[in-house]
Amino acid sequence: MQYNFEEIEKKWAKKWEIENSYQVKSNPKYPKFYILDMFPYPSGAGLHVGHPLGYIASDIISRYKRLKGFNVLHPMGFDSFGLPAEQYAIENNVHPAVSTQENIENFKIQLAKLGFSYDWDRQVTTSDPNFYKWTQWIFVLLFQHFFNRSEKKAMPIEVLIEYFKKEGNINHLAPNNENFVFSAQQWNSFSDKEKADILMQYRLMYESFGFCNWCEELGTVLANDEVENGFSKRGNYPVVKKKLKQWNLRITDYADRLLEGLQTVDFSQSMKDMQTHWIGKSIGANIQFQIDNQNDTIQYLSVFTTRPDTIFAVDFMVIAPEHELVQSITTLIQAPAVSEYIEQCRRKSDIDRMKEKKVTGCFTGAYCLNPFNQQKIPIYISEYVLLGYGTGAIMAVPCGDERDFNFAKHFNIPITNIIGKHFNGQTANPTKEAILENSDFLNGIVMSKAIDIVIDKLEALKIGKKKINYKMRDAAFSRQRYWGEPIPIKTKNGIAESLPLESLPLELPYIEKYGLDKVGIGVLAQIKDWVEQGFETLTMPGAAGSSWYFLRYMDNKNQHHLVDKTISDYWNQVDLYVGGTEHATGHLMYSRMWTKFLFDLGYINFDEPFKKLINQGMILGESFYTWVDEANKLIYPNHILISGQAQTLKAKKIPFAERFLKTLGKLDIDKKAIFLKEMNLENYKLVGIDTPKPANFDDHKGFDFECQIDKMSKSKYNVVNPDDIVKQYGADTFRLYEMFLGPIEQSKPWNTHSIEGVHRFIKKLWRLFYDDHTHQNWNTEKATSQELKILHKTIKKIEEDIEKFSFNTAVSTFMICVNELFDLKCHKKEVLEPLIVLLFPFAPHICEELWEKIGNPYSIMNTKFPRYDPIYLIEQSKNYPISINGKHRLNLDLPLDAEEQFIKNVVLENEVVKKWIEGKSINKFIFIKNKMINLVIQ
Ligand code: ANZ
Repeated sequence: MQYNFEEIEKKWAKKWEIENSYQVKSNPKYPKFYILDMFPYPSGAGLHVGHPLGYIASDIISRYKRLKGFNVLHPMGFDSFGLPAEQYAIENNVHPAVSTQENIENFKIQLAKLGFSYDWDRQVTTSDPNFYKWTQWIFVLLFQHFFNRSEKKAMPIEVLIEYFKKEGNINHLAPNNENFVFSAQQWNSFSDKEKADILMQYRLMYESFGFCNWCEELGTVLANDEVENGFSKRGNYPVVKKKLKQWNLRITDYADRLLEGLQTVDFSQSMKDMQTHWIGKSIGANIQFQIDNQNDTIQYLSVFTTRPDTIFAVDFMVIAPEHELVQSITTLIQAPAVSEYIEQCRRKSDIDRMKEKKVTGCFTGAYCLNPFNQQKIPIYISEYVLLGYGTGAIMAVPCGDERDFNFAKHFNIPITNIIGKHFNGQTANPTKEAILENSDFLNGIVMSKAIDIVIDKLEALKIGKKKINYKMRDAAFSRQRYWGEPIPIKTKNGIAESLPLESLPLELPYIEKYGLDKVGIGVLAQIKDWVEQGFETLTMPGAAGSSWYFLRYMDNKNQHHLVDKTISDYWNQVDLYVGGTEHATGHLMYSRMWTKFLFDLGYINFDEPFKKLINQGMILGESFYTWVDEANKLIYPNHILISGQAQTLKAKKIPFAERFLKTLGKLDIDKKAIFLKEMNLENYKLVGIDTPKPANFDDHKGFDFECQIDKMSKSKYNVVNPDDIVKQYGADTFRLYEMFLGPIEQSKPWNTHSIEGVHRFIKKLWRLFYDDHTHQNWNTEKATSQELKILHKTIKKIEEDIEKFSFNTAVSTFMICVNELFDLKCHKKEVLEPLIVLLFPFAPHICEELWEKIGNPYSIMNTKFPRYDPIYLIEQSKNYPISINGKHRLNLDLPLDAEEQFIKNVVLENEVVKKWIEGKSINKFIFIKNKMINLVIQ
């Protein structure tokens, strides 16, 4: 009977579906295990072999935990609102509602072929009104709450209003506007609109008008985590700053708790570092420097510094070119140079400005005074100081800060040394350990200690204050796009009001055809009726639904609650979350914050969503590149370029389909022309594949293509479709092979050739049970101790490997085990049956089939994971080294549990030993159990 994977896999997929084998209910009688994959957005391109890597790993854990007696929640759903889904719909000229549905169905068909144990009854789809009703519900709650800084938690905005009525805002300054103070009396006299505007400065979801990352090509603003180097991460389109109305998530209020929470979760150190860095907490002080000017009004320049201890080494000040003081302090003489410099900077993004290595800047002509010794300090403007961080102004300390040092050198500003021999005059030294010199009342004090001394003094003199800054910004939480959750807000007389919770969901109106919004007010603004009702015309970003979806799986049909409390108490945190690292600063931050918020309000009893996180690596594909110019035309239209030459021409690389390249020569002329036209390369000829190399190319090495290992992606024409692999080898081979490729957390190239080896292993396993010709191979004979040893060694190793997510070594262990059993010709049910239970999480179909074939009347899922018994691994004998007078002479296999006298008898009876001791007397017989034997003779 041959291994027919096609038949077996079809049979079990169907059976599991009919029998609802993966359905799970919360049941306090059993311990729970909640394991979750980051849900995909249903892309039109379908799955490639990179996608299932994490899904297979989590499926193995799910099945293993179930065999271990856990009640396992292992759901799957779709992140179906948002940019990618909508971009796909637009590109394919379909309505996103239609393409999303089609893509979801296609995904599910593909996933079903891989034998995942998802409870599909719990599917969530973020674009489904039954789901987004609750996304809107949380949005409303965020709008209705503020973060009480003294209690460090979210509270209803009414609590804040009560404070304002009684004491004004002196104990509750607005997070981004700390200079704005009002009394109770003032509050009570404010108009409704004024009150609403003030409260907006506190709400956890708030409206603002300010500079946003605007991406015209995508027709929307983007959050900071969606932008990289001035381009959108998705699509790589230019992003510019534009002043727009915007909804924002006040995630900065949770910055400290997001940092603290990292101590309680099991994430990789690099993930924790990424998040810590993104939050970017710095402790320092804001210091006011009086501007030295002739007129009567006293002006101050406020700086943020993490090093107030260096105050006596401030040799100049630098303010951002856009700083509000620039105009008023610049002297007449310096004015033309200053405006020219400002113009230069305007064209650069913040990131480009920070990356700039060249020193640039301009003196304003103005000075300010050191608050402690009244020394005059020149004020410059320079691009290396950003308006959006701290106060947009710095006190420059060239002996301690590298950028300040380079600036001082460039502008010939004398450098004050306050750290003695620690400063060598050649480079800045940021030490905190030096003893201060030239520093007035700080002389003789170690820098690290001086920080607080200076802060205390500044506070006493009322010219400075301790200050904590964060690099993280509030997240832009609205988009100008159509395909997102409508924002449940109505504006009446200029005042935004949330919709009543009972009225949700506010359904997305159906628009058959719509254009991208180029102005920044949102696609929904194109619907007259919507606008007339005062509804918000912006929609939520893709990150909204994914910020809380893990809670909905627990109780996805609940009409009255987001999730029933007893149910969320049972399933609790996600025990294991599996997904890519690219979500470090977006999704993972938002979902951690939303969880903390819902915890503050008492809806759930845990404030970190994910107990443990595993980031699977990527499966990489081989992509081929050639070189084109700015207009996407090949530079030498008739030939493929050598990279070296192209680089010097500042060409860019474009990806090519390997498949096409390999088969292009075989394609008929029309198809070839279509392909090349699609690639905008009508004049293109494939050198070396279908044409002989031109003579003038001979002096160039390797001119065909550049081959590069890349992320698998449709845009790089390097995807391998799992459907093809499953068709050829079956899902079980595919699953084992993906795990066999290497450690789960590493990225690794896909290599279809070596899948054969894994397939051979599966067939060999089958042959332990069934012969190709004579049917049954397995028998019910009693296993020998050697066979049981192989089995138990395998049980131990597989259990250890699964527990530490080392799936590749587990697959090797299975291979070794099957080989060893083969060598022993062991076909015994007593050994084979536990073996297939071990393998079941990895290769479920074949194991379920064999389990049935050897006579089990119920599913393998309902059995228990085999128990490792150490007794089988205990060695029965020891190969003792035997020495005579300290010299090693021979080795002997002796029983481990034997008495010394028995050992002595056997050793002295041995022919070799006898020869050595012939005619001599034995002075001593030294026996160290399980180690060695030595005879001392004379
Ligand atoms: C004096 C000083 C002396 C500084 C010294 C550093 C070293 P982090 O840790 O990143 O918060 N800074 C402040 N605001 C800035 C802005 N808007 N643009 C560019 N740089 C800015 O860094 C805080 C330090 O970065 C501050 O401390 C300030 O320089 C600079 F030996 O002040 B320091």
